[in-house]
Formats: sequence, structure tokens, C-alpha cells
Amino acid sequence: MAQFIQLVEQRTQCIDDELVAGLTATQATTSPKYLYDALGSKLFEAICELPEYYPTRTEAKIFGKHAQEMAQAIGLGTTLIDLGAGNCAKAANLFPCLQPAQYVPIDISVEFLRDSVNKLQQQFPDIDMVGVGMDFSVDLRLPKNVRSEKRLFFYPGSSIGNFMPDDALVFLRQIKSACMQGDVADGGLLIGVDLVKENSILDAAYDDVLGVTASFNLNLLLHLNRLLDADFDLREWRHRGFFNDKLSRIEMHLEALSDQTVRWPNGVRRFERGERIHTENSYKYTRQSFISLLTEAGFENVTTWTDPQQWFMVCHARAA
Ligand code: AVI
Repeated sequence: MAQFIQLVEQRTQCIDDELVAGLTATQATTSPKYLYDALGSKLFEAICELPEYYPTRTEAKIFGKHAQEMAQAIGLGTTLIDLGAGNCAKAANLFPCLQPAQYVPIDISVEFLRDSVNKLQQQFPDIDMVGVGMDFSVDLRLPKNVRSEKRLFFYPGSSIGNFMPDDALVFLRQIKSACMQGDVADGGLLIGVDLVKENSILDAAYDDVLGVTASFNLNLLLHLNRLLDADFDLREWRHRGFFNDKLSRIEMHLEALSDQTVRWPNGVRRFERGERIHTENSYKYTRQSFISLLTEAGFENVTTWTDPQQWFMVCHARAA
């Protein structure tokens, strides 16, 4: 069995306060993390299979084609820290090329991760594995069992796009700090980034014809009903997903189809027809804008790989 460390706390009151503050703001907002309850995670897996949702398979092709070159840029024997590891499959595909000295999958979904890492340990008994259950977006301090040498943070899937740019910078700076051994930089980052492209391709990827993304977004209301004991009526809401080219981001919203009042114990929010809850942003970068962000965060020696259409990019950068 792999080692496993659980740092996730149940902070129910904080969750309620954060949700209520977002829902009662003039522009109602919820954090995208609430899209991922058990059903939401399954719906996201289904999104990754959709013909319109190109990021997952485009990134997989880039890894498939360039894994050897990536290993050359990165070097062997790293401490491979997998942020949002899930079923650990993306990192496991890189093991033969990267030959990590230690594998550290991190995820907030503790039980799922525990299972995944135990299975993987059986497949790769020679790699030291330490699973960590924690919310790395809040705090990236790692347990002592995680080697400090040659850390390679692995953040595929373009999840960096779900951070506001200022928060992305803070997060990348935390990664860079976690690559330092005292004053000496010893590590880097391997990250997947979705690139700016034609609006129609982006719009379709976040508003697919089967309505899977719509279900993923609407399911957030079911999750809120459970978390807050609220009474959102899903039939009274519709999904909106579109590219905002001024801000270079996909925006997902839920739009009220009628005037309505939503209630929960100790709280209430009136929504007018057409009013929206902003549920997610997914920023799209250019190669240059992302390299600038990495540089600002304290990385250097950036190597990038893309697909022939230049829809998606994988970057390796060293902590400076
Ligand atoms: C997880 N994240 C990178 C996805 C994205 O593309 O921003 C989440 C998603 N939202 C709607 N479709 C997919």
C-alpha cells in the first residue's frame, strides 16, 4: 500500500459563509469548485468525451507525441507532484519516460485518490508513492515525507484557466517557492494550458449540442440545495456558456428563466428573470501571455509543445 496523508478538513461553516456571500452579492457568483460533487465529477468526465470539448484529447496527443522530449527537458528521478491527480492516469502514462523517484498525487477527493494511488502502487512497486488529500488551491505546504529534491509540479488539463489571472500568478508563485531548497532553485513545472482560438470553437466546447455542459452547470444548483438546504428549482434556470473575447475567457452562468425567490435557512435571494449566477471562468492564453505569466511568477527556461492547430499547449519551466 502507498503512504497516504490526509490534510483535508471539514470546514462546513466556512463553506456556508462563502456560498451565501457569493449568492447574495449584487452579481451572484459561486466558486467553480462547487461544480464537482460526485455527479458533477462524472459529468465532467463525460464532457471530456464530447466531440466539441477538444482540450482533453488534444493535450493527450501532445503528451503522447512529445513525452520523450519532455523527459529530456525535465530530467529523470524527479519528485513528481501531481496537482488534482484524480485517477492518476495522466501522470502514470509519463512514468516510463520520466522514471520519477517519488510520486505524490494530491487531490481534494480523498477516498477516490486513496484507491487510485493504492492501485497504481501495485502496478509500479518500485516507485515510492505518497498520496496527499488536500485542497492545494488554498494551501500548497507539503507534508515532510515529500522529497524536496528535484520537484516537478504536474498540472495538466488547463485547470490553471479556472483561476483569475491574479490568483493564477499567486498560485504559480507558491509552486515556484515549493521548488526552492533554501536559496537554491531545484525543480519546475509541467503544465497544460488552453490557447485562444476562433470564438465558434470555444463557444461550442462550453455549450455542446448534447447539453452535457448544461447539465454539469445546472447540477451546481442540486449541489447548493444539498450544501445549504436551499430550494433552487432547476427547471427555472438555463445554462449559458460563451467566450468573452475582451477578457479572453469562457464564462459559464446560470440564468433565471422567471422571477423567483430562493430560500435557505436564515437566508433568501430574489432573482429576476434574466439575472445570472456566474459559476465559472476558463481563461484562454496565448503562448506569449502564458510565458510572461510564468516569468512573472519566477520561472525561466520555458519549453512549449503544441498540437498542429495550436489549440493547446504543454509547458515545462524551471524555477529560477
Ligand atoms: C476543469 N477545467 C479545466 C474545465 C475547463 O475547461 O475550464 C472545466 C469545464 N467547465 C466546463 N467544461 C469544462
